[in-house]
Amino acid sequence: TSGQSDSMDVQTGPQIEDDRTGFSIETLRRAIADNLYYIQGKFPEIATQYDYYMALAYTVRDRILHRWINTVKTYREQDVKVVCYLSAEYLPGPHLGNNLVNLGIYPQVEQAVRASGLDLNALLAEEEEPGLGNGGLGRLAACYMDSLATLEIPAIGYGIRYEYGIFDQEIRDGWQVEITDKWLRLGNPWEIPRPENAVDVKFGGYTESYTDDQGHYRVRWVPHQVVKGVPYDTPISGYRVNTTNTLRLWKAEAPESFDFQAFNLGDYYGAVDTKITSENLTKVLYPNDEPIQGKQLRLEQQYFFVSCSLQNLLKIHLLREDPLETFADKFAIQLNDTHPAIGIAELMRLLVDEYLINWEIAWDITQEAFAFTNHTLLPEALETWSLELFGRLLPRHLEIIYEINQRFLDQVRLKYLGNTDKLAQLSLLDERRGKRIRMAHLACVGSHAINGVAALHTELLKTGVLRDFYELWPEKFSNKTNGVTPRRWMVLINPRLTQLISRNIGESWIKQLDDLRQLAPLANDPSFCHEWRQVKRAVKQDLADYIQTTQGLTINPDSIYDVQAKRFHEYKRQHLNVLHIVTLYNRIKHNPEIEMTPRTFIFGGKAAPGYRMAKLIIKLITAVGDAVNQDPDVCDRIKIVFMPDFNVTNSQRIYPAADLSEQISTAGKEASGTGNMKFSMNGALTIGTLDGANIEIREAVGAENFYLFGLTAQEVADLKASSYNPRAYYDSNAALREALDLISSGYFSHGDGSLFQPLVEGLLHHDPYLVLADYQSYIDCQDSVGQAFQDQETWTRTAILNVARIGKFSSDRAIREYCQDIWHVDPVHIKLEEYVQAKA
Ligand code: F58
Repeated sequence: TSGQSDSMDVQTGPQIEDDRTGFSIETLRRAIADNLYYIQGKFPEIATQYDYYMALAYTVRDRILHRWINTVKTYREQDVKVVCYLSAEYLPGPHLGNNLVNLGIYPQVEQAVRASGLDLNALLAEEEEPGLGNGGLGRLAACYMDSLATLEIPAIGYGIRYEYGIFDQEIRDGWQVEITDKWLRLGNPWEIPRPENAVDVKFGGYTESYTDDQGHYRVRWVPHQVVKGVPYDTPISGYRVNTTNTLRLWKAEAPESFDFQAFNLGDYYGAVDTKITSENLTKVLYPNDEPIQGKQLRLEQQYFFVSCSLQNLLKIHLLREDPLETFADKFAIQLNDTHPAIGIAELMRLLVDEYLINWEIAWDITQEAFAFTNHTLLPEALETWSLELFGRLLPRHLEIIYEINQRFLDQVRLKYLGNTDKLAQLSLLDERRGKRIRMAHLACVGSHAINGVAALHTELLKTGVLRDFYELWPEKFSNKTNGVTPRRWMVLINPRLTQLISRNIGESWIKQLDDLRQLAPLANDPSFCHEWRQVKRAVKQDLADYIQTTQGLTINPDSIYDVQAKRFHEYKRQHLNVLHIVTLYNRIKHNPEIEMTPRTFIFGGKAAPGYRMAKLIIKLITAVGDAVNQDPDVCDRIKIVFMPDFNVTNSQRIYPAADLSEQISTAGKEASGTGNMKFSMNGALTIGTLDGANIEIREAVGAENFYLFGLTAQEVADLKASSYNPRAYYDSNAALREALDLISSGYFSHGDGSLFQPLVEGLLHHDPYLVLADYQSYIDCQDSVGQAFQDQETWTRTAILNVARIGKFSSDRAIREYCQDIWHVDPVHIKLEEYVQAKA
């Protein structure tokens, strides 16, 4: 069960017990059987587990549907202000279990499934997750959608319905291999297509000016191609509320009339070809976690979903018979990084060219509606588009951007008389490097609010990449430290811990995460600590069993589970973790009798398919694992596990079982991190640098309960400015030298000394992320972790205090801040009465 009381407490309105809405075990059992027959078209003798999963999913969807319909109806009737989250990525994870938690029907469904002769866990495992994102940015969007619904805030999430999401990762011969993610192959019970709400999106062609009836100068865009956007809607339920918001994802199709001209000319092949080209637009997610520079299809994807979404919003607005001037009173549009920033030019185009509003008014509406979140500090990660490509694809938007820029720079000129450097620095156009459009600048100019995702990150934005904008408009800037939803990241994935907590302090913490504070006194209660340890031990055993069955590897549940799970990137420094492992290994080889706290090193994460160094680091981990795991000298003091295909589903097994959370990025490089929060919520201690949200986690849980190491962001900047020499660390540190030499020697690569050369040479001669500079500090810190784990009582107490003080990192807190400071929206309570009357 999922750790909640058995009482069915979801409803705030009257209930009716029919086969599509009822919650009794018998009704649920009957509904599952009915859906198996009428939706899957199967009878029990031939039904697969997947058929039963579908039958159950539809049973749950039915119970969500009248809440969803009521929500949409209420928003429309009450003319409420709606949050529109624009994101090119969403990683919601499997929906079924989450919806059971939110509806409060986990226990009943478990029993109904059992009464049907089935096992709920087996059915949950059948769901194919929508991998419509790369990592933290997409998962953050999903956590925010959960909190918006739970806080009863009217919201729509807009994005792209990629036919192929992030690739599935397999490990072959120790290397990452990418497999296409055919997530829609067996159907998707959670989405409802809405072909009647399709919109057209234009591409290419040219613009021409004309004079309208009133003698006004106007511009029209004559496109070369039109693509149709079809929305697919997924309900996003809130926890124990009726509010059910919409995630609206757009699929590209050929327009209705695509074939006429070509058919008339007898060009059958060309006609079908157009259809294929159109559908290519939303075929596949770019699997890079750094920006995709210069790929036309990527810009097409961005413009496509943004144009569909804004057209949709204007349609909703006009349907409500609201005047266009009030658009920004009714919608708050959040840009999840710069990927949807073209929306600023698109809203201007729609208002000025299509709805014939004058420029100044349109600009006020646009600035008032949009707000921008930045997620990266890496300067090379800031998105730009070449003028040539941009103008070819979006000729009208290029003109609009020129106009925005000209008016903006006029303002700048007034403020900084004669300062041409300022103009060049702030301009939307980068005149060096062959003229490019700076999307972050467009986002800043067109938004009324700009935020970073952790305190340090926001400060570094203000003094670094966005300093000129901060100087110009300090009032636009604020920090919104990320958060994650405790519904998925505690209640759903860690029922044992959830029950232990709720038995002691009640259930209020699930919606008010700060209430976890009530656990603090229990950290001194021996019987509570004992139960806590039993829970952790059981969860660790679960992961050990899973690793045993999936990989045939035996791990020791009493060892430290030392986990680093996140995308592979040099700045995240998985290779620093490896240097620690090799250092421990060398200690054992020098002194086989050495006392050492047993550790299981667990890694998970994908590398961008074209990122050679990241892929080599994966190979290094698996290679070190192969050598260490089977070395009899090691005597199981060290084990290394690479968990393939780290995604939401697989991560849900990992976070609850961790003892130690590795958050070891170079200070100043990780904007926030969100895995760090998920680990802490599940009682892991953190070893980390003063980077991103680590800093705030450490402040919250107390410095004495956090393993800190490494240079600060300032020290990193200073060291890099003073010509950093990694080689000096190698020369002066014997253990470091030995670790690197062992890797270079071919010891982990069947004698092939060349395999890891790029990695080792890179560290010795460049080391842009200061791995060698932080090595000794990391090793010392890890030694104290090993020591501390020996004292299980103190360790457990520290873990409890971490959980007791983690409340701030709920996405509910983050969303409340966005609502108050940026969106200016209020909750809207959804009642079910209407539906009951309609059905009665
Ligand atoms: C991540 N960015 C940050 N980008 O790296 C992380 O620190 C932060 O916690 C998280 O955002 C949420 O704020 C990230 O995941 C991407 O994946 C983009 C995908 C598309 C291309 C550009 C990077």
